[in-house]
Amino acid sequence: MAGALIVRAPEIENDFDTLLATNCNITANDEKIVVLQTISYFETTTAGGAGQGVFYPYGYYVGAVEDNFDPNTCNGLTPTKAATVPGLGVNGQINPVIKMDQGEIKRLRFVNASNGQTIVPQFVGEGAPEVYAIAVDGIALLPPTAPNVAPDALLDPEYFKIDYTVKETDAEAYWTNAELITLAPGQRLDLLIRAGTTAGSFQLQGAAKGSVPMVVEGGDANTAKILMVEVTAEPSTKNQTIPTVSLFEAATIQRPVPPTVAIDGVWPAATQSIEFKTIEENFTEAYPSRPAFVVNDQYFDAVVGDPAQIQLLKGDTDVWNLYSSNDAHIFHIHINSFQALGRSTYDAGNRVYNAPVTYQMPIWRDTIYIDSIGGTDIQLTQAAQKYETCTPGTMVTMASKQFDFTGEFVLHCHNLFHEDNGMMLTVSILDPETGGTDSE
Ligand SMILES: [Cu+2]
Repeated sequence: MAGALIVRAPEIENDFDTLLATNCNITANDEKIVVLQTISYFETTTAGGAGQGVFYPYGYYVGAVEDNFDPNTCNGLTPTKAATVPGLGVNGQINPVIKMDQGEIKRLRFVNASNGQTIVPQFVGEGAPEVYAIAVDGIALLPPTAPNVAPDALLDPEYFKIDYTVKETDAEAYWTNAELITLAPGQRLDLLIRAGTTAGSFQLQGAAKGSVPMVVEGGDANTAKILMVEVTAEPSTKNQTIPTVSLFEAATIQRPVPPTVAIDGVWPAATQSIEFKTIEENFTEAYPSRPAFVVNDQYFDAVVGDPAQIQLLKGDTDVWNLYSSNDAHIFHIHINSFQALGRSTYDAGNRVYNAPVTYQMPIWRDTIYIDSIGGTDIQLTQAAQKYETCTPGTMVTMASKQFDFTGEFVLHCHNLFHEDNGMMLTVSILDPETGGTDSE
């Protein structure tokens, strides 16, 4: 079973969906919800059971199936490593087909509900549909920060066409495209796809790591097939258009309250720092006696009544640095969305982060991917924690404003296996005048 809840503005408001329908003839009939789920069925090698499918809930952990399997969770069968890249279910189907007429536009509303699978959707083949990002994590994109106003340029260009060819040397464009098109667990992504003028079948699938812009550096990018678009020989009669920048400037689109952080000139100092870390020693036990995944060296404190592990104040704007000391993680925080300000690549030679790269537009999210590169196992004393030392991947700097809510909630890794094994912290937002919450 899979599904999605879509929360919209009240009908009297011209929300983003209304604007798309009115201005671009892209209506609810042109939408496809695409819920990605992990398929935890693996082939087995056990004698007598070879070739059978077996449900293996930990199997999504790519490359670790045989190393870590537990017969009790596999009906006594051994899953084979040959199938360690799990397929992805799409609304409960494998690689479903969507038909489109030539020039037709459809809106794909992705929800990555998988376990630990990060995927970068890309069409294969000449004449494949064009891809535009229009919203991430349920928030419509904002207009570009510094639009191209050259006299010969289009003043109101189509927005935002994913450029799969941009290279890292064009840093701002690269990391903007990478941030928008990477679909990590927990993330949502709204794409418009416009069929070309060639009839045929075009495969949408996960791009291989490093082949196109993506924020995945040390982690894995799932290359499973997502869906097939069959373009007919007929031209579309729907008279649809791709939205232009001016539509994204519409005041009626509801977005989170912007933080007051000036990022021109002086980069803001972080008030919060979040380090994700996997402790290998604990992980290799079939049932870890201690949580294997930590945030700022802390495990989730589930004791009701304990003070929150991170405390924020209502009205404050916080600037957060997010990074991974090893493994791939997805930072997710409840209540207030945040504005991703930029990413800093790591200079391994000098052991410093390079100057941050900002994006081409303010990117609002509630979920963001970070990872680290490579690693060597280091065994310290038996009592000490063992973990891989890695080269950090890019560090995310983001800002959040603690707008009006007071009370307690959580931040966590959106890799569910990490989250369920400790990678979660309690967070409170307190009223600065009373030191408590509004309900107390
Ligand atoms: Cu994680």
